[in-house]
Amino acid sequence: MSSGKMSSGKTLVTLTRKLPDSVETRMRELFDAKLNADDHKFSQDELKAAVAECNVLVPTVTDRIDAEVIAAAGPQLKLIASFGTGVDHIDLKAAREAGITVTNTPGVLTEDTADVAMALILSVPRRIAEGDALVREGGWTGWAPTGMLGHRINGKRLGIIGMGRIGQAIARRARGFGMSIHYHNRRPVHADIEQELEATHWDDLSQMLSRMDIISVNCPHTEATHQLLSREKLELIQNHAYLVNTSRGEVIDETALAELLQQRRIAGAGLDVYENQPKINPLLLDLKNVVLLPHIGSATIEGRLSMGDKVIINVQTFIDGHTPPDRVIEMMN
Ligand code: 8YV
Repeated sequence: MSSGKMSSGKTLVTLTRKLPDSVETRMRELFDAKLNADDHKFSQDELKAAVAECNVLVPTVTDRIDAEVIAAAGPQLKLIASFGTGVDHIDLKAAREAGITVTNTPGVLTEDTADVAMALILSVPRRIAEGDALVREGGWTGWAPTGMLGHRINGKRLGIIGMGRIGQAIARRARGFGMSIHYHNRRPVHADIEQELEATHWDDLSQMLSRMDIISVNCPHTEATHQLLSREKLELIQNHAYLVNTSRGEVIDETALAELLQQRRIAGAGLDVYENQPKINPLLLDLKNVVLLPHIGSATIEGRLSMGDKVIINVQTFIDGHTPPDRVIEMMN
């Protein structure tokens, strides 16, 4: 079932996390919205209880909507309208088999996430966070010709893994900083985009990895991309190169990355996401050549409001009996 008119009366919509006030207020006007006032993370049991009673669940990346949770859903659950773009926290196959539609919020966090990726691309080679820490700790003794030397951005090769909306938005920014654009994607992007970005497509990820100065991970986390950057692949990266990840931690073997960074076999990394977040490999915490962010890629007020709008539009369209605009189609790979 792709869409379905729900019975009369307000639809019970359960939000698993606190959303911005204006989004929640609008949801209360339109739906029988059940809020999570203290913003605690739902346990698996709480998720099961929620899907047993609500018509629509609005989860976020912090919820694990696995087959067990889907199995606990009552027949009244028709829609999972996720607040976010990535859908790797939802078992799409189980949802499809249970006749539950899934939607997400693509497009509205592209520019914000690209900004954070670009910030990391600049921060790591230019040692921005390290410099800030030095000044605050009182360790700065004054300017020196050889002090805090990093590496130039201009003229470097950027290898983007996953050339979707966010990958392309990063490429546009990086061009402004004088970088040349390379990418690995399931298929080449449209020739017009390739031309605009003067981008080089690499069929073979290994070939690209071994030639880039900075690598940015921007593919979604799917079965096909799980640990795509395995130890073997990470070992292909040049010693002077940097790695940035604003996608999902699970795309990289984090233990291998931490070890290679410690051994300086990769020069540095900028990470916004982690394999077992919010837990972070302790090795990474001690490394100066790493910038660690708390998954803030899309964390702007404007972005969160737009994400909320998208969720509301998806839910309302579905209630009205139409296919919601951001219906997620399960990828068969
Ligand atoms: C969101 C994200 O904040 O949308 C995504 O895929 O990674 C984040 O930027 C998060 O998913 C909200 O659920």
